[in-house]
Amino acid sequence: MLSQALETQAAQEFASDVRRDLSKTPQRELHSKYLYDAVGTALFEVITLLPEYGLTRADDRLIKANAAEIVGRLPAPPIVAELGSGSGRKTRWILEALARRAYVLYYPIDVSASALHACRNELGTIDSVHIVEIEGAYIDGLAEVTKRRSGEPLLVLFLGSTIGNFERGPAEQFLRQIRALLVPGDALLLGTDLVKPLSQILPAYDDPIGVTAAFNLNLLARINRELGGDFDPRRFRHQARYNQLEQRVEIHLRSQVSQTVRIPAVDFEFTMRAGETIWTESSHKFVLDEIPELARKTGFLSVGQWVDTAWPFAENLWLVESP
Ligand code: AVJ
Repeated sequence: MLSQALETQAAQEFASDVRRDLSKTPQRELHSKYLYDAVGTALFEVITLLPEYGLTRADDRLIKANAAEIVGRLPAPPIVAELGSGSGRKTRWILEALARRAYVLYYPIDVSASALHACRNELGTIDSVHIVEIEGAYIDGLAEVTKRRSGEPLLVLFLGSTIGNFERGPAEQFLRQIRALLVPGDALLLGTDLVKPLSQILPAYDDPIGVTAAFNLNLLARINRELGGDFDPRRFRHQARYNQLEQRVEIHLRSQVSQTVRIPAVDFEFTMRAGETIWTESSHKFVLDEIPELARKTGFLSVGQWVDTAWPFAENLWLVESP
């Protein structure tokens, strides 16, 4: 459980990040991790059900179809840690495949207590799987897991192309931080969304019934709820752009009019021009061949890639080699 002090610290961090990022020039920003409060998490779950958003179904299909082969490539039965437990749905296939061989200890790591609850509801009844929730940030949580283990290898799951939220440099840095906590015999299963035609990618991030728009606009409503802001979400429009050079989707909130916004909790007031945007998220896409290269650069060896062709997506199994 999060202590009162930590909750206050999280609230303060949210407040100061919002103030800093909304002040950036020429492009105002808000960090994508703040999209996932209780409302945002629920809206993201709806996004995963949309016919236009094939990413989660591709991830699930790939793991379901290949779980036995994936765990068969591991040197020995591991304990499992998952970064961002999400709903836990696709993790089931991995845990069931492992539990056929041995008793499994599973550590879901998430900053959100509600995500951890959902995860226990989804996975708590699998025979021979013991769940130990870790409430915290990814790297802190993973450090906690590695501190607790005694000799058995560790399989780290980072699914759903969450890695796509990082800029390329920070993504490498993050993967190196994971690698630094691992030892030879450990493994990482990384889900990556692949480059695909614009006709497939744009509707996934700008769906016709506006769920993604609501997911994005909720961040303004969250600032109103938690920091007493006076954003009028009706005077903003959701926008999804594809940046060819950076190989990523960029999600923005576009001010429809010239307007002044006040956020009293951080003693902050600013004016947006009509047409000016706040950049709220990036979703990087990968080409298949750059992923083994990314493994090498960050201290891993790519030992397998499984690809969905209906919705181009890849599961990548990386090992930490013995020296
Ligand atoms: C959860 C980061 C994988 O980038 O596709 C979906 C988030 N944002 N629709 C993605 C998201 C808008 C999603 N990830």
